[in-house]
Amino acid sequence: MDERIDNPGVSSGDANPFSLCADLYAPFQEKLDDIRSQAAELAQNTDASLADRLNALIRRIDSFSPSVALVGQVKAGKTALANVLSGTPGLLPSDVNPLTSVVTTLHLNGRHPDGRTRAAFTLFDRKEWDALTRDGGHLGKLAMRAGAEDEAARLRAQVDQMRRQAQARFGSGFEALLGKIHKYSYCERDLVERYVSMGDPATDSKGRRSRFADITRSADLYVDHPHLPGRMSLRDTPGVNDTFLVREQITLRSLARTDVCIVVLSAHEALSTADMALMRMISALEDRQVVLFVNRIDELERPSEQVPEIRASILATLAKTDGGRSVELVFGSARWAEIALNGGLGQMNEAERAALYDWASVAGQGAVRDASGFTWRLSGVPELMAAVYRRILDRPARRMIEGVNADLGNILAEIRAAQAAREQATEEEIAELGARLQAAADAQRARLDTALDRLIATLRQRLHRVQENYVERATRALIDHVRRTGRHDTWSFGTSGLRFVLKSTYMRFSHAATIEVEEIYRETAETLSGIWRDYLGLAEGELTIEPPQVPEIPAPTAIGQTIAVDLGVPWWKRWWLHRKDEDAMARDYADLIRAEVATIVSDLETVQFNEVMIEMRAILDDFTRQQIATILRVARGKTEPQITLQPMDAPPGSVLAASDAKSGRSAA
Ligand SMILES: Nc1nc2c(ncn2[C@@H]2O[C@H](COP(=O)(O)OP(=O)(O)OP(=O)(O)O)[C@@H](O)[C@H]2O)c(=O)[nH]1
Ligand SMILES: [Mg+2]
Repeated sequence: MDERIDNPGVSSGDANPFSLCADLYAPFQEKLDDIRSQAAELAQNTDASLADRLNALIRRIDSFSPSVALVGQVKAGKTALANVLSGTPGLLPSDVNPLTSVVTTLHLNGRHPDGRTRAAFTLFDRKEWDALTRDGGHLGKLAMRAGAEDEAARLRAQVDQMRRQAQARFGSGFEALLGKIHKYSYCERDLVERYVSMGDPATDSKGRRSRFADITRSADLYVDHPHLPGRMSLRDTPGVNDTFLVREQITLRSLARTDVCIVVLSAHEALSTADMALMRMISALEDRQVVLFVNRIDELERPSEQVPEIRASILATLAKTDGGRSVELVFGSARWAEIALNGGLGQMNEAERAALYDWASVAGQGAVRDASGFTWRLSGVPELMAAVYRRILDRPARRMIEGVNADLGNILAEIRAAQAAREQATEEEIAELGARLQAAADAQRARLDTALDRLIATLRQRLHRVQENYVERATRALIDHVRRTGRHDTWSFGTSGLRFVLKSTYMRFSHAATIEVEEIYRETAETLSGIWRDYLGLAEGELTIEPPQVPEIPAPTAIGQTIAVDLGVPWWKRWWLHRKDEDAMARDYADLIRAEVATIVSDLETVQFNEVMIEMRAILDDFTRQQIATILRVARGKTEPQITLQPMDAPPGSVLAASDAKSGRSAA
């Protein structure tokens, strides 16, 4: 088959369809491999405690697995795309009926910690199950707060039915199931289907199809993907707009620590302003995390003409609702990608071919037809993966290199110090050194605590100011509206401005917080280095400890959650009729909005930022504990590595070099 290779993709049956991203990834991987082999070589030539640290470093390198999530409209093709990207066509159920109900993570080239498990399904525990099914789910609670009693009752009934069905299905075993993790040593479609898709139970003769889906919270599948460079955690999520918003929060939380988010849209209903839930979700993420994939262009009659129109309309919607952000757009078709992976154009009918060729006429593939590489490239999947990998390289991969370089640097510092160490310290000297180090560590920890307390207080104050401004504006607008048009007219007040300000407030804050914590970590490392140098009689520059990495502050995805103010006109009908006069209306409305916005604000403060603060403290504690132990071990003279190092100013790039200026020892 004649194939042009100017744009790599599938070129023949046995070529790597993911070569484009493999090429992009190669320089990073080489760098990582290089650090890894240096660590492995060092580990062979050193004592047990250093070997432990080096092996931990190697494990860190080996388990690097950037996380990529698929989110989007119901039926946009998220699951179909997950199957294609993971090279496991058909593993995840994606056909007309089954609807994904569970956050599913495909650990591509990843291993479960126990080494054997290939599929693990986590069921809701009692508390989560109750929270999900009480009062008609999240949406039911919103309806109640908005005063839409009919709606609330309807939702309550539906969720009640769902709960009763699940309980009836499992009978007396129901309670015992909650909170369990089911593990399997294999991973097959039938198994996955029983846990992740909410199909119509009547369609399955064995009655097994959706057995656990309603009580499953998450699925973890371990899949080999020989074509993919390295590991990746690919996450398929339930469609936004799910009926009860039951899982909205679960999806949002799972996105907070995602490195890259692929937002999947369907070409024939691309982003209309009606997709508010999706817009809210996107607005919570950072530009650098997002790629928009407009799927199903195979269903367009003339993609060459329609795609530019769709692009313009999406950009217009983004500009209107979200301050004109620059998000990368890729057009394509999971179906074409499937066909390409399964052997090519033969499976297409005339109409399908016509759409493909039409798209090829503008997508620059006009000259070559009838090769699977042709369809694969036109599917947009190689381009999408390249966009994803560029984002991985830009952030998580860069952090990974920085992190392991710092780790390796600290291990080298230990070796260097051991070589410079005085023969043997007395117990008193060691005790005194330990006390000095511990006092320095305690002082830095106290400093961190003070800084974090002040930071969280500032965040709280700023978010509350945003909240109160919004309440005031919304209430004033309501009263103006009532005066102008009379109170029986319906009313709504947009929330995208609110989200925009909440997000920018949070982002500004998290930037400042990161810098401040970085400074404390840096000073901690410097102080400990200083004490150590002092003890060993080394000059500045001869021995340096690298600070630990500040954890990334997760994207404020709580901003994406639906609140009563977002809900449309019918919800508010009742509310109007109940209010006697303008004052009562203004007061009640302000209370309602305040309470709704408070759910977002408190999630940002108490869940999102609190989690990071805990992590920030733990990282500093681990770091000081480990460094103090290292320094004292060296002082006791228990490390005797027979390794030669470069002078201190060399980057920790090449470790095993000719001679060490300081000690003059030679390599083992
Ligand atoms: N023609 C066409 N159909 C597609 C494409 N991608 C997905 N589909 C079909 O669209 C339907 C929905 O696809 P899914 O992958 O289940 O969509 P989803 O976004 O995961 O849906 P939910 O999980 O229910 O939100 C299935 O019948 C797919 O076969 C595509 O690119 N072209
Ligand atoms: Mg799905």
